[in-house]
Amino acid sequence: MTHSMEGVLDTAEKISSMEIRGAGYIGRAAVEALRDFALRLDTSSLEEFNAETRRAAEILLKTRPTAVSLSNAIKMVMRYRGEDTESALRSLVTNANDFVERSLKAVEQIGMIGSHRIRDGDTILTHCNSMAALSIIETSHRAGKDIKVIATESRPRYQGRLTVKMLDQMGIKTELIVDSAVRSVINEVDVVVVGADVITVNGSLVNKIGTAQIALCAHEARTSFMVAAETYKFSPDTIMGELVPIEMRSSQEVYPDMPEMVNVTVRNPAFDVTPHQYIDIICTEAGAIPPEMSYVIIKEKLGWDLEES
Ligand code: RUB
Repeated sequence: MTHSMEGVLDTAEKISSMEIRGAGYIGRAAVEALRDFALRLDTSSLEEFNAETRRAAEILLKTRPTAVSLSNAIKMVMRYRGEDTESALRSLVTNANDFVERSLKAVEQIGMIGSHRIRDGDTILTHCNSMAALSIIETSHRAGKDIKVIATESRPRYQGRLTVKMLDQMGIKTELIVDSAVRSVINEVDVVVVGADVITVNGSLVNKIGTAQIALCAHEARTSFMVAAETYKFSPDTIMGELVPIEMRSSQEVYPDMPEMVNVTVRNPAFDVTPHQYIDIICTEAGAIPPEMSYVIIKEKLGWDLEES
């Protein structure tokens, strides 16, 4: 091939290895890599331009299977139109820049909308490391509410350590707990706030492994469970009845120096499914919705139609 895929392959590797992680970051990084690749393409053939950008898009799409932000973001960019390479490139770059801009703005809007549900004196429990969830927490803190956060470690990759570092920098009182301590602290928690990798058409949530257990625990304790999700985290494919693929990661992440054993294997699913019955509200940039309204978001905000699926 004449064109260098170096930048695309580099970003793809960073997403696979989780150097770039979190559904929002993944979507933006993929879109930027695709845009930069298109900008470097040196061709006057529209056919070649289309084929090359499609090839790059496919490489990026294969990096992590669960986060729908990746495929939604790439689909939005690949909806470019043009009669020649110049206009096609212009359209692709505009789509990419629009996505990044709207995605960053969405995180801010979710923070503002979600913060209305946080009261002065609340204790919030969060899991993993979600920019959208943290935006709600930070906006509440900035509004002068006296809040405390309990953050889980989020084994095996310990994204909770990133979360507590960020909360510390925001000046928010935070307590770190092991994942299995959730039941022990849930009665002190007023609201659980988590991010999303996918929201399905029936309003169920796919997020970091352990989220479903926390939701079950919150449900039993009558503690509110709030999800922070940009509209591009909603999955159009689920309207077609498709199930969300759950990424299985290496056993090394769970047990790095595992001694040799004959009868033991390690299972390491990266995400789990929280049924919509356990979710009180989903905060999107288009408003705070009950999970049952997810279909409307997919239809109206993602411009989904049958032909595209
Ligand atoms: C990250 C994770 C986050 C969501 C939302 O998983 O489950 O809760 O991606 O994050 P991983 P954000 O670390 O495996 O990517 O709100 O930042 O998009």
